[in-house]
Amino acid sequence: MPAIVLVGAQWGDEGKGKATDLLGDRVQWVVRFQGGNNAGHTVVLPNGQDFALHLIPSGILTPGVTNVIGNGVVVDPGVLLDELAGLEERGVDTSKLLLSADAHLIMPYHVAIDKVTERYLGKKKIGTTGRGIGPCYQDKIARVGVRVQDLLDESILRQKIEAALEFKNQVLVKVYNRKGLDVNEVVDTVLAQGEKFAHRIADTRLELNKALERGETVLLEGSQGTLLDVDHGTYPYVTSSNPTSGGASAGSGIGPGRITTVLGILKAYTTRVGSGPFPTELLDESGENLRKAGGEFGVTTGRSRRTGWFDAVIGRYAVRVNGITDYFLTKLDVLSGLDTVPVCVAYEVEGERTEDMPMTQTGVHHAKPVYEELPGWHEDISGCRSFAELPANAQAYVERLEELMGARISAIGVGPGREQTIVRH
Ligand code: 2SA
Ligand code: GDP
Ligand code: MG
Repeated sequence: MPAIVLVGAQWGDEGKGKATDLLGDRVQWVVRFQGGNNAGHTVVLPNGQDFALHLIPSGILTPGVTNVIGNGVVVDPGVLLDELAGLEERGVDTSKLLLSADAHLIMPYHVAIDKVTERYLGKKKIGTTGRGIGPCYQDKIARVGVRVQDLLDESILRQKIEAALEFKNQVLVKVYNRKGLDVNEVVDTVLAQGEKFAHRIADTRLELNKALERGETVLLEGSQGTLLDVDHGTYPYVTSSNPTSGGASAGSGIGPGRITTVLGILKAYTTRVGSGPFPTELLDESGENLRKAGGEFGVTTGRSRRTGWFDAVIGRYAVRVNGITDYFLTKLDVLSGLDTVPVCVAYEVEGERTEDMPMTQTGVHHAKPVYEELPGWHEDISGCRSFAELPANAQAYVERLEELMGARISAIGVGPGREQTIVRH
């Protein structure tokens, strides 16, 4: 029975939270498979209440859905408790949230090292969210990480934190001239936090596979986006996990053969938050207008997002890398009011035209967008509920993007609300 993967096609913030929420009543399980509380997923419920989720899957807002923080996620225990408390205060039932015993824990030293490293990088900084994501994944790969299951055995937890701090404190104190952390303080804090969510710790890969065997549907909710993928993104300006569809299997324990649909979430223009190349970036007034019209500010850090025109090279790339079967095009309403809408159809790199993502990072840095000007529309489309209701030029814009990317656009967002969606297929 099916598993559906939902991935961001660009640099994140495409509207994945809304898409997950929309699919909520068709699935029994929603799983986060990578990243941590660097994510900011916004969901606006039909009653107008809006929620910003960082670590907990967006399916938590759909009654009846079981939510899973998978093995591929990095979990800050304090953030988990705060997010749970915030949801509960607002009347959300959080009883159906499971946490993989194999997920790695973000420790206070990860957060400290993330922040201090960025400061020392100066102009060369990645522009991380400062949540300790990269340092935690570093420890996972170096096989010195602390996992959720370690909370169940105090002596193992203490041994691991002691060993980690022996080295991390040297880095913090000797390299970065910061205060070191006290082993007992860290262990006591983490143990006390762990006690509060111990009942949620589970063998989630077993639970998910059993659910699939029973015929239930599982939605794997990606965070960040394709170009922030540590393998397929604009390295080194990426996050430290695999937000692409391949990461969904590894980060949940569901075999790739179970995945029947890969849904790409794609904004009608492009945004990026943090450093790194961005070929269609607009540094003029039109960029500022897009930022204002689209409300483009980080959901986790509040940072201004960089903005630019739609880039079909990226759209095509994301189809290939993820095996996208269908696209959900979001924020089409934000483009209303323009006489013409430029769309990047190819790049020029060192005087040569290419329709594909350049092989090297230098190529991406040097890529100049080749634009096609499409006629715009002035009507407010936020009330449209069918494709036929859209102005002819908006319809033509969507159809041209499909042609350029070689993938169908099955749903279109015309506003942040759940109902502000046009379903075509
Ligand atoms: P990190 O913290 O190590 O993952 O940062 C590495 C890069 O990944 C980017 N990144 C993101 N980009 C877009 N949205 C994200 N979530 C928040 C949001 C971001 C925010 O929904 O708005 O509030 O600033 C996200 N998370 C990580 C990050 O900007 C770095 O470029
Ligand atoms: P995510 O990280 O991919 O879940 O996206 P974010 O929540 O960071 O950013 C997307 C923003 O766009 C949120 O404020 C959403 O409420 C909003 N949004 C989603 N879809 C649409 C849409 O079709 N139109 C408009 N105007 N806003 C949308
Ligand atoms: Mg976001």
